[in-house]
Parts: sequence; C-alpha cells; structure tokens
Amino acid sequence: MSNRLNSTPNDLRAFWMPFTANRQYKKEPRLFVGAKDMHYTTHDGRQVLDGTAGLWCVNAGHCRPKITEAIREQAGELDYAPAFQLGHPKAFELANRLIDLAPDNMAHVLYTNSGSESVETALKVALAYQRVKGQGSRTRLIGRERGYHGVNFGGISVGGIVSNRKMFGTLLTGVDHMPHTHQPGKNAFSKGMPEHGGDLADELERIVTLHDASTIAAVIVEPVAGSTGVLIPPKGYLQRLRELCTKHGILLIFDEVITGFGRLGAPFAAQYFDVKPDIITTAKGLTNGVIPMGAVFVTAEIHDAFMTGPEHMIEFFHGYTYSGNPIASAAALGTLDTYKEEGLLTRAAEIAPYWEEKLHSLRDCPNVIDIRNLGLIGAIELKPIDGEPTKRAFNAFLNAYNDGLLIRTTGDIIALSPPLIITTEQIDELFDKLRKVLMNNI
Ligand code: PXG
Ligand code: PLP
Repeated sequence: MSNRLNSTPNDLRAFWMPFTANRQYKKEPRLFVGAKDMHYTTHDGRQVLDGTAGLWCVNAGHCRPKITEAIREQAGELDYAPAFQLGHPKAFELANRLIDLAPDNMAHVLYTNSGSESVETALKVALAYQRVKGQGSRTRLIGRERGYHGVNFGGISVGGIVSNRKMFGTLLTGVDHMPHTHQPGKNAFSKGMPEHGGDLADELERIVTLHDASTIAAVIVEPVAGSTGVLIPPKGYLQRLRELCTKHGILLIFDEVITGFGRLGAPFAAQYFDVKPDIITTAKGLTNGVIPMGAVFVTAEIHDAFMTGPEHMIEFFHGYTYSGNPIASAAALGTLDTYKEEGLLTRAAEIAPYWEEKLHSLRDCPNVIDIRNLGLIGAIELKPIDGEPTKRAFNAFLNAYNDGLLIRTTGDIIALSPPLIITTEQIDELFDKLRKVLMNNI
C-alpha cells in the first residue's frame, strides 16, 4: 500500500501542525473560518473573543480595512520585486517610518519574514560587526534561561526553553546563558515589575569573568519574556544589563518580537523601560500578523562599520528572497497607519491599570499560584495536576475555547495578550469567562 494519504479536502492528516498536540487536535479539531476586530468565528459558527491577539501579533484587531486594502492594492500593482541589488519604493518608505517610531539611537532596518529570522539576522549582524571592528575574538553569544528566540538554530542555541532544544544536538557552540528572573518565592502576585531580582543582571559579570569580555559578541534577551509564560523584568534589571554590556563592549540585543508595536504602551519596550539596546528584533505586530514579515533595527554605528571597501562590493552577506517583499511592506504600512490613526501604540498605557485590576481579581480562584502583568500582557500560573504537568492549563484552554474565549497556555501558565483595541467591557467579559473556567474544577 502506498504511504500517500487518500486525501479529501477536509482530511486533516497531511498537515503536521506546528507546536500542536496533533493527535488530540485531529480528534477534536478547532478551526477558525473568519475574524473581525476582537472576535474569531469558528467552523461551528460561534464567536470567540480573542484574548491573545492570535499569537501575540494581531495588535490592531482582525481584518482591519486599511491593512486589507493595502494588500489588495499592492497585489494588483507590484506583486514581487527581487530583494537583492534591486528595490521598490515601499520597502524604503517603511524603513523610514520604522526608524521614526524606534528608539532614537536606531538608524537602519534589515527585513526578514518572521521573528525567528529576525533573531538569526541580529546574531549574525552582531558577530560580523565585532569582526569588521577588528574584534574577531568576540564570538560568544549570551542568552538567558527560559528565553525564547524562535526555532532556528541560532535562536534555540541562545534560547533557554529545554523542550525546544533537547532534541536537536549540540546547537551553536560558544553560547552561555544567564539565569532567568523568575522568583515566585519573593515576587508572586507582583503588580507590574517585581521588586526582587534586579541584581540577577550581575550574573553577566560572572559570565564575563569566566570567559573574558574579549570573547563575547552580544547578549540577547526579551525585555519581557513572553513565550516561556510571561516573566516581567525585575526593577533595575534591564538598566543594569545595559550598564554591564557598555562597560564590557558587548552588544545588547532586545528581542522585541512580542513587546514591539505597542504591547506595553510605548511603540517598543526599549522606550517603555528607557533602556537603549544596540539591536532590536521585531516581527508579529509589524504587519498585524497578517503577512509574514520581520525587521531588525540597528544603530548607525553598527551599520556604518560595514560601509568600507570598494563601493561595488556587497557589504553584508545575508538576506532572504522575501526581504522587504512588496505585499508585506504594503501590509506593514497599512498597519502603521492604523496604529497611528487610532493611537494604538500608546493605548496599552491607558488601559493597563484596568487590565491589572481585573487580572489580579482572579487571585482567589482555585489553583492560582501566581499572577503577573505589564502593559496589555497578563499571566496566570496554575498549580500543576499531580503527575500530569500542563494538563490543567490545557483543560482551561479547551474549556475557554468552548465557552467563546481564546487564551494561550504554556506549561501550566495561561498567557493573555489581547488586541490593543480591547474595550473595558470586553476586558470584563474576558475575565468573567476566565473566572468561570477556573472555578469549574479543571
Ligand atoms: N522571539 C521572540 C521573543 C518571540 O516571542 C520569536 C522570536 C519567533 O518568532 P516567529 O515569528 O518565528 O514565531 C518569538 C515568537 C506563545 C508564542 O504562545 C510565542 C511566539 C510564537 C508563537 C507562540 O507564547 N513567539
Ligand atoms: N534553499 C534553496 C535551494 C534556495 O535556492 C534558497 C534561496 O534561493 C533558499 C533555500 C533560501 O530561501 P529564502 O531566501 O526564501 O530564505
């Protein structure tokens, strides 16, 4: 018998789904067939309130007309233009718009197609920069435990999520990790930034002592760790990391794939925390999640270091077929217009106090062992069921979905990150639904 599946259009077997319990899913599939603003429509015709902005990316809400129209128009005008040695106007226009929004030390943009590619690009820029500066011995990359930097080899090497690493061999060599900042014993139920743990940044000093600064190219961290289950940086932590990187000539990379484009109430976390990294990685909210695209921002100092040698020579041997793709660029411009017209890149700052109050009101629900928040991000950590880790949160996810609410779970942590257009009434609805789920013996 052939190994080929006898496929009909609605046969679910051929698609090996990403980060999914495939067998469970295919027994009890959940499909979205439509979306508008704060809601998805399911295949069985129900409305689901989007508590997660898709996967942290649909910051302006779903099917927004400016974005849809920009894509439609671009597809009819210029579908594709080669990315190497050629260009098209919207990629340049977008880069300028992004630099206007970015922290004021950022001067140039490299395009990618995802957060994972943004991370690979940033790590390569950092290594190559040290080399063009005559510091070729700086080859080490420092990440952090529980960090998520996408799924490609560089990203999982500097990342610190064990299940994303352990199956894939020895990864990149010359990588070290700082400790994560999660200290539930001291910081449980903190509102906003935790008091304890700022000194954990000094672990970088220990790593520098171990390897010597002359071997270290860059440190990469998420300003707020998202994927691992939302870890908010302790007070003073990011400032201290910046000081140590500057002192030792190490580049600081902020991975802002989740925090970028308004999630905290400023365009970027670097601005929210008032800490200036040397490189910023973005994706997701750049196009409202609608078309795959990422962008890496770098300082003038980094860019200019490459601009040497004969002018006909390529300065940086890196790029993707789809870097700055016309339709993605148009989608990003439509997205930035939408953010601007509706003040969405600062809206989280206005609504965060209400969000925080409602989120922390779930503290009395059974099995809740921690609640964390910043901007329009929230997390509820549940006590695992004995011998069945992740099951309680997964049950919560299924029950919430059936009750018309989309939440995201990692391990036994529920993560919330709604579109930035959420109203206070919808925040009430979200937490009423979630309370019901948590009270219901999951
Ligand atoms: N860096 C960070 C900080 C991320 O959060 C990536 C890189 C990779 O982006 P791409 O576009 O390659 O997926 C991410 C992505 C979750 C979740 O539920 C988080 C991500 C992706 C999917 C789900 O926490 N983060
Ligand atoms: N694999 C092959 C065989 C290719 O020719 C290319 C690009 O030309 C790639 C991978 C990389 O693809 P992309 O530029 O879309 O990342």
